[in-house]
Amino acid sequence: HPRALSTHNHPVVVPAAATGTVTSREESREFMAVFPDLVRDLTEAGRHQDVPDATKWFAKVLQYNVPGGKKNRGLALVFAYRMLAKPEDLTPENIRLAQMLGWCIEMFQAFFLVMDDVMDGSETRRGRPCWYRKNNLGVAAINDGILLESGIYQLLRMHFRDKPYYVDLIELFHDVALKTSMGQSLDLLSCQFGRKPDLEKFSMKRYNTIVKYKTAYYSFQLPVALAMYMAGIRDTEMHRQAKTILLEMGQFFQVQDDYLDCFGDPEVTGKVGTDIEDGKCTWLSVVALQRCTPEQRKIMESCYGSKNPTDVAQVKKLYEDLGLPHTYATYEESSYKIISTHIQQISRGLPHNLFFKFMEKIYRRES
Ligand code: DMA
Ligand code: MG
Ligand code: MG
Ligand code: MG
Repeated sequence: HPRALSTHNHPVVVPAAATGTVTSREESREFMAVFPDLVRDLTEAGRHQDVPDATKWFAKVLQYNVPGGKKNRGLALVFAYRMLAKPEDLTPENIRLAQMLGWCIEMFQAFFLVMDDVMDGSETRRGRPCWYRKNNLGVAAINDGILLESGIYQLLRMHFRDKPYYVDLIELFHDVALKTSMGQSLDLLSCQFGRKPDLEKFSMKRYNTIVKYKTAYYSFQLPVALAMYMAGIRDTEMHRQAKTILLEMGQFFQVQDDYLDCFGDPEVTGKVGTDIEDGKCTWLSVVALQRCTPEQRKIMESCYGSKNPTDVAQVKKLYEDLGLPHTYATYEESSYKIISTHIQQISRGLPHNLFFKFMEKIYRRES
């Protein structure tokens, strides 16, 4: 039976086979069960025994920053691997390897989030203080980001060095790390480091570039491309088709993140928004600038990028006056439909369900 996902007016029909979820509770539990092994691999595997303080600290950094999130990206990899691998390859050993690789993405994410929270001056993450705010770490947290990143390559070597796809994994992590940090550069450059943001630069084109680089590659393309390599899929056209659709989803995902930064419930998102204060080039600010009158633009010019709560409230009120929550709801729905159409157009033997499941996971999300 085709299953209708209820939307505002028009039901969007998802093919019958797209039932179940990307992240069953059982899958999530099994994934979590691998985490202690990873910590052991990185801190007790008989190496670095001459620096016990550093290894103990590394274990703490891992415990606080890696497992506490939704784990969407790591679980997406495991899910994709299950769908893409040949049935005879779906052995317990290979599933475990996919889980380990999923944790490598979660470490990659932890690395970028630790750094991102320092740069964005955020207060909370996943419902707790950001790592740099724990124990008054401050900029010392930067070194912990480097520990997390280095850990990825240690794990890859320990578990994958004999695999024919080892180099593909390493190259992809390196490549996506570069892209993500270039996206972070663009994100930071549009808010001019403490000075008034340059609203002239806030175009939808620039916004789309920022989010493709800072979010879409690592959050969506990376998990699926890694799973494809693990499953022995190297066909460049298949990778290209997957990437096109996954980057679209990533863009959609960051628009949601921007919306939730301002209008989400911190109890649910686990983080208090900072985008207005930081003067970020966000989906809300770009759409607001497209729609505002010259009078309203003055509000943006004087209040956007200010830490003063009254200024922040004025921007938020402007967003509401411009009807942005409604625009967002419309955008979310129409994007969902467009992406669904694009999924149906994938021709190169990739299972459409894989992509439908991801969409199902993020559509109308609140956290
Ligand atoms: C997220 O940007 C991008 C990376 C690479 C972490 P963001 O600052 O909007 O993320 P968040 O809202 O989670 O701080
Ligand atoms: Mg941030
Ligand atoms: Mg940021
Ligand atoms: Mg954000």
